[in-house]
Amino acid sequence: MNDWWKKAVFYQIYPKSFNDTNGDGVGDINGIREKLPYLKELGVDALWISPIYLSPQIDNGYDIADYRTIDPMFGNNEEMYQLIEEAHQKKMKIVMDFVANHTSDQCIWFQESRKSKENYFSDFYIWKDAKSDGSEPNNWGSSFGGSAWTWDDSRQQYYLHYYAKEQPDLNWENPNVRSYIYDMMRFWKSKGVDGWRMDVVTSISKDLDFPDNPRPFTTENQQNGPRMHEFIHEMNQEVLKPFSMMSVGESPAAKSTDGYLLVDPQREELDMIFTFEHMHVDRVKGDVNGRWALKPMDLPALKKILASWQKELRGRGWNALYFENHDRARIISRWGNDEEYRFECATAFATVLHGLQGTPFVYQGEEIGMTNPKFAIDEYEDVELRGNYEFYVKQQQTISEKEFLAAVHKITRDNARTPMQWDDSQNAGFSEVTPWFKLNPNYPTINVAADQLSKKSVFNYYQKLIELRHTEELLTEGEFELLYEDDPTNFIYKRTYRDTVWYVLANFSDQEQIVPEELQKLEGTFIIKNYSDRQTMQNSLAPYEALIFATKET
Ligand code: TEU
Ligand code: CA
Repeated sequence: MNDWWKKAVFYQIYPKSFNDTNGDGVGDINGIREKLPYLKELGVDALWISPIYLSPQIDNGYDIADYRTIDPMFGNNEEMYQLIEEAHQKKMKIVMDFVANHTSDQCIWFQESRKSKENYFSDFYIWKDAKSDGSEPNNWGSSFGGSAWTWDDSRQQYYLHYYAKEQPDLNWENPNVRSYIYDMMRFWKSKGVDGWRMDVVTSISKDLDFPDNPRPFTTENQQNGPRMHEFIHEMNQEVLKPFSMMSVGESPAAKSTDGYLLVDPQREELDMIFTFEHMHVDRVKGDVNGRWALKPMDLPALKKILASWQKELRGRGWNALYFENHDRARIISRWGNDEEYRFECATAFATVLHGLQGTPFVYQGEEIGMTNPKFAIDEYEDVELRGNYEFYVKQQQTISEKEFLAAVHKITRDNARTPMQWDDSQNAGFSEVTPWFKLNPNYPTINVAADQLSKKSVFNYYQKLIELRHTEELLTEGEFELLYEDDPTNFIYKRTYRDTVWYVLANFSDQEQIVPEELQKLEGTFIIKNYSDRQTMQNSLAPYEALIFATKET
């Protein structure tokens, strides 16, 4: 097997917000093509492109109406094939988004399915009769607020949707559904696509007993269903393995102790998974307000979770490493300092992530230290935010508007979806017209052009880290050991390969912190550092200071 992705750094593009070339305010495929040289300069090896298929855009393309057609909003199929070819010429791989837990309700399969109980597509989705009192088949919730069931008048049944009601869940029990999906994957393979990021792939198998959840409208019982491994293995045998396509599956419920079941090469399921555990260290668990119940982030918890994944997958799987994506806020705004120490903080997070064993994923704008905007509630676009606002603030009234907005400013998905900030011209160089979603008003100072001219360039720092991933065997192969795990501010670990030891140190506070005494005595060289004037290990760590120091094993 060709494990090219182990030495690779991926870059995620959220096409709507990346680069608009035809002046309609929406990013497009030609906009990605135009920026290939930029991405090449950054040094990334593969691009994961969020969905660009035909879609009514209820969930920004995660609601697909036709898997084989590019949405005219983004361009056309020819342009996509061209993009794949041009990326390949530049030695970059293309990974598409595979959204096959659900489709759009506009997908022809669903349009047919809802017509009757006895047609070819009837069982493509999950339909159930109402309870005798007319209510939903069970109390499951949708991630976007309210019930996971919606009544369909024409069919006189409820259908299941883990997300918006316009995103009906597919019925993977039906072999025809699976073979349609595999065919679609082969179609894109024939166009040159190198792999897949798999949207909530761990939700494809449903618990067919449909047991009620302990609390209504929650989303337990929606992950890791009874046939999940079987379906994923089948997909591996049908498509991934024979066509050597890379796969990284989204796995919200995986724990470090069971994650290997999806990525152990011998099991022939997936290459990597995106896990969520480390992203929940600022969440109050089990709270009535779900993801909106926040607490200050717990650094020791973050370190221990990342460390346990390093340990558990070592030798039997491979980690996907990330802090940001289109569902996550800007990390420096969420867990750090996006003002006084914006450069230091952005590079500190980058250092600890890229120093780990696994494959790093950089999300557009992360490489220039973009930040969360603080919009008013009605300025956001996201269906998740709107649905949850309706549910928690308006209906349940378990959280006040003020508290909800404070959480939104920290974690809502739209934080990462503001248009890419290319320069300080009108509309940030993203578009000639007003973009589909508000720009972060800080674009005149935070943008690619300004960053590249700055002495403190986040981009240049990423460039160096990415180069290290390519050249240093230690980063791919070296053993990992977490040090000082309960230290509340410093994230310090060690990577060892043959006789070389690298110490990765980062201070996640805006105060000076002591470098532990035994590390002060080390002799060696700096591999990378975000305070250029640092010369020895003897100083304390400045606010958000990060560095990698290489020594020989003694
Ligand atoms: O996200 C799946 C997922 O688990 C989300 O519910 C996530 O926990 C939440 O959005 C965090 O706030 C995937 C896609 O990445 C997301 O963009 C889609 O909306 C969702 O699936 C449905 O396709
Ligand atoms: Ca456009």
